[in-house]
Amino acid sequence: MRITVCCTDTKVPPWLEGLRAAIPGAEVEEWRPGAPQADHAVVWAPPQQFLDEQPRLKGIFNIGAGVDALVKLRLPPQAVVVRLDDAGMSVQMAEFVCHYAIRFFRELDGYEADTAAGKWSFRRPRPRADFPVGVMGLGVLGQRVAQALAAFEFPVRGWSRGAKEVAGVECFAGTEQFDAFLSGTRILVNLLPLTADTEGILERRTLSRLQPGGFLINVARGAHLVDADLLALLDSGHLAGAVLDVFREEPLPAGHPFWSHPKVVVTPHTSARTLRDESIAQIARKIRALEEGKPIAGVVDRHKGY
Ligand code: NDP
Ligand code: OXD
Repeated sequence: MRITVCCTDTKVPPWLEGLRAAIPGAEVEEWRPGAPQADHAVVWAPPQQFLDEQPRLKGIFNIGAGVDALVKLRLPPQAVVVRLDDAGMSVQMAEFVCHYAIRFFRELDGYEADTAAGKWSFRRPRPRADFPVGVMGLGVLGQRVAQALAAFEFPVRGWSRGAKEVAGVECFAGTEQFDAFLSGTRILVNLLPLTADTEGILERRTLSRLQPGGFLINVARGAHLVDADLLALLDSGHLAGAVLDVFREEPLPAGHPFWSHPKVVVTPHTSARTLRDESIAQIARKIRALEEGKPIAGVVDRHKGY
């Protein structure tokens, strides 16, 4: 079996070594233009040329959960496109989101500022019921995040495309329930995939529907957000703050207003990192299953785009 690896912005040699160790007997090489046809590909944001030169791939394995950079390309029609299915990402995402939600709710930034000023002072405890959290996207990551927040006894609501039942989470589905979901939400967490339907979904109308003093945690994709609309709502006071882990352009360009805005925390697309060993083990398992004609999780629906 031949496996080709084509991952931009990635240190490729450890992936080659890991895949060779996990699939003994497979020929695993980094793709170069003109390389021979492979059976399976392991990719991250590959160029179109790669796909054009590998028309008979059986499986294309994305080393991330989001496939937006992949599905916009012309893909070999017969190839099964597979994304990472958790592989250690959901617990990281839960840590990250809970950290910032709790930080906001407990006013920990304020306490840090007080400490820095040598000030010993208490803030009045705020009722948790006044901080309902809404999670957009109830997939692998969204459900884990929603349940982690529920464990801290926040009122948690979730929104997905199809109707869902998630223990401890009030579930909403579809465009017809979007406004009801938003209007009962104060802390909004975005964990949607980036598709034609969701691009720009975090815009003025959506963010205005959050409860006053709202807070945004965007950990999905930068193109979900209309930057200027967020800035306007922060400046008007309708929103109290935002944590942004993903951006339309990454790295976030120097001079972008998010860098210096007092109500914005910028993190460098790091809320849930691809863990190499877990990911290689998952991909190796799935390649074997695919070869044996067995079903696998994480197959991308090309029509839906995620
Ligand atoms: P999943 O595919 O498991 O879940 C996606 C969820 O979004 C599903 O619940 C789906 O609904 C819902 N959804 C999709 N389209 C719509 C829509 N139009 N309206 C309402 N709901 C919709 O993805 P993951 O949870 O694994 O990952 C989510 C995203 O997180 C990734 O696509 C990626 O962009 C981002 N990500 C970011 C990382 C970071 O470090 N910042 C790391 C990893 C991922 P339904 O269940 O009904 O289909
Ligand atoms: C992913 C990411 O999609 O890291 O996995 O953003």
